[in-house]
This record gives sequence, structure tokens and C-alpha cells, in this order.
Amino acid sequence: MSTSLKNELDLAAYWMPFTANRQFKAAPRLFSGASGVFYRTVDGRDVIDGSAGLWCVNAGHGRREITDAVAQQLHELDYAPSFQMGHPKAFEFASRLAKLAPAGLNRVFYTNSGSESVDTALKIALAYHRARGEGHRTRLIGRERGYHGVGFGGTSVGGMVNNRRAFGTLLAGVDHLPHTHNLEANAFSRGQPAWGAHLADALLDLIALHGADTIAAVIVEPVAGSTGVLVPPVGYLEALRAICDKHGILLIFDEVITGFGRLGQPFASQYFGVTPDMITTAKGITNGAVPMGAVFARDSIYEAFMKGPEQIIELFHGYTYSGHPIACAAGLATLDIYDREQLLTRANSIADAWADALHALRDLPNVIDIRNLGLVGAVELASRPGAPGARGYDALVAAFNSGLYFRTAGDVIALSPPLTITVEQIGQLADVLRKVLLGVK
Ligand code: PXG
Ligand code: PLP
Repeated sequence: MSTSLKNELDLAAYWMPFTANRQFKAAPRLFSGASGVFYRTVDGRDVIDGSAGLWCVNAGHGRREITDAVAQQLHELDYAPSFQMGHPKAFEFASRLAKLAPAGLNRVFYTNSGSESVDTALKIALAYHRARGEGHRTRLIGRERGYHGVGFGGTSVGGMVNNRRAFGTLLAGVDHLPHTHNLEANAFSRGQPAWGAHLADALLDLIALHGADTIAAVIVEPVAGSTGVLVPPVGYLEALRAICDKHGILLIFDEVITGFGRLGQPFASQYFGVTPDMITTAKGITNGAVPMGAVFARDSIYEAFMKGPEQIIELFHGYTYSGHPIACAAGLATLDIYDREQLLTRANSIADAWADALHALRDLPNVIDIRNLGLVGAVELASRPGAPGARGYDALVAAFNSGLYFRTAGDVIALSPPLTITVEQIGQLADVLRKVLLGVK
């Protein structure tokens, strides 16, 4: 960042999220523009967007169609209440979304973020069981190394210790499955690792411990993203589905990252051929341009709520900005782009080039694992003794200075570029990454 801008800009007031504020403010990294798969820094450098912003800009940056739709919507109807009122685009968008979703998940509840989607889905799960006379099902099961946003529900079922430990005991009645990451068995797997389906049996242990009739739902990311891209072992998700079915437990897939084409299908559920009872989404739903999220629920879940007197509100839940007209307009324009450019299946055609480019980095210093699926990937670096995350952070800074942006999770470099990336640009990304990894001590 240029010295003059640094002197002009008051960095004090903004308390930045998930950021080491003092470290950042001593040497800020600022973007001022973006187009396609590139960010532009305030000092005028182009930086490849290796993480689609925060895993959300699936159609690439600066999409004119979204800009125009949002501008037009602001002129036409800037805001409409969604409690006991509505506007046409909210219905139109929900119908379009339902058509993309796995068969049977046709009911769409709007939120404004992934965190709100998660808390919404967990609350629907509890209320669903209660509506069916199974109000004793109150336990929620997450997974170690899971990330489900930062609401109290999502934090409770989440399994990243730094996101939990400062916040007390969180929700009662939550338990966790073990994570599936195992470098001894699975390092450098291309695609889904072969080992680990049996880890789903840990759910049987939790059932034995708590009783199936106390468990409302299991929530997992089909591919864990924030924790460093953990690809599910072959057969694992299928096994979870079977156990949930047998014991009347709802299965929720948190597809905030995997939704909208990341794996070469609209949803990971379709990629893996495993259908959950609810799907939580956000991010790519509007290409990241306007905050929005949505929970997809099975018809049977929706219908369980539609039994009482018709004048009674069925679900006491919702947000001021649920189904916001601007978000719906952005979402509809986004779906048009996905459709026209076939972006939700594009990962299929470039996944091999992506995997080749990443796995070619395996002999570089400190690389202890490389993993990939669809258009997601990760390079895991060995941690410096006593300083977990330090090497990852150094790589992030070096990459930013060399023209590449990516997210890190500790010492894992997580990659998920816009789905519009070309094979040539993948090569460019990998070239910068190679140089960075050669330079980081
Ligand atoms: N569930 C999952 C699976 C997520 O990945 C959320 C819920 C929460 O979404 P919101 O919109 O409330 O942030 C997420 C968000 C990273 C990173 O780099 C990941 C997320 C957000 C910010 C950074 O790993 N995932
Ligand atoms: N706090 C107060 C005092 C409110 O009135 C509301 C909404 O009306 C909220 C929080 C929730 O805000 P939102 O609906 O934007 O999540």
C-alpha cells in the first residue's frame, strides 16, 4: 500500500473480522477493484483471486448483469417487508433455486448469510421434530474441524477450537463426530481419499451414548472448507445418510461453500449422490455481490409445519432482510449467468487441469499434503515447531506481494478460484504459488 494512502486512511475505527487487527493495520493489504479472476490492489497491482473472494464470487468479478439488475431493482422497489407481505421476485427466485436443488428439496427459506442459514436450519430441525410430536429430539451433532459460521448455533456445532474456546459453554446438548483428516492414510490423495468411510460409525457411538430419540440432526459440510479443505472419504457421506435414515435423524449438508458449482454440480449433494434433508447455502447464491443465504428443506419438512390452523404462523423465525429485493434481483441475475455460461458444471471440464497443476507442487519445500476435488484444492505445509500458522501466514503475505490471493487455515493454503478461471490462468496461479513456496522458509 502506498505511503500516502496509508497516511490518509484512518485504520483505527474498523474492528476487522477474523483478522489480526494490529498486525494487519501495521501493513495493510487493500483491494480497490476487481474484474474476472483478478483483484486490483490500491497501489495498482493485479492479483489473481485464488479463493473467489471468500469462496463466493463463483462467476468472477465485475459481472455487469448483476450490477444492472441491482441498480434497476433499487430504482423500482428498494425494500419490501417479508413478514405477512411479499414481492414477486422472492417467489420467482425461490422457484428457480428449487429447480437447481436435489429432487425433493423444494422449499426455500431466505437468510442473509451462511451463519444465519445454519442457525435457521438447526432451528427448523428442532421445530420439525416438535411439530411431529418428537420434541424429545433436541441434540445437535456437528463434527470436529467443521465450520458452520459464527451464530451461537453454528459456533456450537462447529469444531474449530479457536472459534469456540473464547465463548463459554455455547449450546447445551451438542456433540461432535470425529473429523476425517488423516495424512498417514490419505496424504496426496487425488480426489476423494480411499480410507475413512468407517469414521461415520462414530455416529453409532453417539447414538449408543445419547439415544437416537434425543438427536434432532447431524450437520456436516460435504467437503469441509474453512478448516483447510477436507475431502470426504469414499463412502463416508453415504454411511452417514444410512445411519440418519435408520434412526430418524435429520441430515443437514452445509453447502455454503460447496453450493453453486464448486464441485461441478449445482450442489455437492448431487456430486456425491447423497441427498440430505436440508441444505444450507449463501455466498455463490448472489455471486457474493449482495449478502444472502437460503436454506433448502425437503417438502416433507415444510409440510410437517402446515398442519395447524391456517391463520397461525407456522414458524416463528425470519429476518428483516429475508428475501430482500436487491438480493433476489442479484440472485436471479447470478442464476442467469450460471445458466448461460454453464458455470455450475464447468468445474468438471477443468478439474483435471486443476488437479494436475496442484499435485505438481508436491515436491516443494514443506509441502506435506495436496488435496483436490472439483475446483477446490489445498496445499498443506508443515507447521514450524511451536508456531502453528506462521508459515501459512508468511505464504499468504508473500503471495499477495507476488500477485496471488488465497485463504489460509493455519498452515493450509486453501484454493477455490472463480469457476470462470481458464486453464491458462490455472497455470499462472500455480506458477506464482510455486515461486512463493520456494521462497517461504
Ligand atoms: N457454513 C460454511 C460451510 C461456511 O463455509 C458459513 C457457514 C458461514 O457463512 P457466513 O456467510 O456467515 O460467513 C461458512 C462461511 C475461509 C472462510 O476462508 C470461510 C467462510 C467465511 C469466511 C472465510 O475459510 N465460510
Ligand atoms: N434487534 C432488534 C432490537 C430488532 O428490532 C430486530 C429486528 O427487528 C433485530 C435485532 C433483528 O434484526 P434482523 O431482522 O435484521 O436480523
